[in-house]
Amino acid sequence: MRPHNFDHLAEKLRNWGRWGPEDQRGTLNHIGPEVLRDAAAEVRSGKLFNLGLNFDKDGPQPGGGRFNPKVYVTDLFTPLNPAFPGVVYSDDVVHMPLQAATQWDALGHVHYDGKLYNGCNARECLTEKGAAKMGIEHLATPGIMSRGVLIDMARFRKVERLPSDYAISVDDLDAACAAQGVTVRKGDIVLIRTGHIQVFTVDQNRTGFMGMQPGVSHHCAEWVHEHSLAAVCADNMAVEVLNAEGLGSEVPLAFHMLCLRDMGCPLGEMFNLDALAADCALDGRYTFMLAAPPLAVTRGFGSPVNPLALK
Ligand code: UVW
Repeated sequence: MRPHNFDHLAEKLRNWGRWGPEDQRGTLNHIGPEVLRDAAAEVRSGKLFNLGLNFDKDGPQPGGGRFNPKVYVTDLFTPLNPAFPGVVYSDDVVHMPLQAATQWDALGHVHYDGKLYNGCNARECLTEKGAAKMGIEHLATPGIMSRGVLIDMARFRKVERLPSDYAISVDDLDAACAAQGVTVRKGDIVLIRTGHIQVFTVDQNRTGFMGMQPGVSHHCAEWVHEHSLAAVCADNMAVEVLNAEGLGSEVPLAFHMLCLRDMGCPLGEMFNLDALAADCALDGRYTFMLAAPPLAVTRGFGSPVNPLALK
């Protein structure tokens, strides 16, 4: 039985119909030309940060349904033309889950009560062939770019990593923004740093990285809604706090459900924010231009991404 207060919150945050009955881009609609011009105006030092993990066999997956990318070389030193044997090419193939490492969740990635974002009937929209509606390709055109705002919760709490049971609250988000001197605004993409990615990048503990983890509490969905954010990303696996049972609250993946299904707000996971955060702490600027285009995988439930922050 789902708690009544979850249903009440979900109803309050629901954006269904807000951008028309056919909309499949959700809160990315908050990003218009003005937001993009303001995003470009954030570029000052010219410093570029890659926020993606590498895609290879040494990735963060401990095994199971989601595995690390397997790359096969299919051509090596293959001549382009037998008349020119010294002029060659090399090709390869990758076999990987779209959720293997740094990724976007499509709006169709999770749902409850048989309905996806915008009231789409899950039985009609989701099939073995993928997402006939709410697939990642709808987030890929024209792409995901906006002003990025880093909220460095770990540094704000003066720790390398938040404790694994730490549920970031709305008050935490407001206090960290105030301490950093930033005000989030319509169309922003907020990147939340918990430090948890170091369980993989430093400790090489893949099971620990995928297990219990700090992240936002599902109440933060209301904050996302109130500030008209376009998307939310984090350096953990799930954006939201996960306890040992993989639950963010009494409702499994409650923040996912409220964001993807009710609000239509895409989530970005496993963003490596450490280098960017160090630079933000140095110059005191926590805003930048963020380019994080998903691959237009037709009917995909997600996409790998190599996000770039330009300061
Ligand atoms: C699930 O674990 C279902 O989702 P995600 O990878 O988006 O956290």
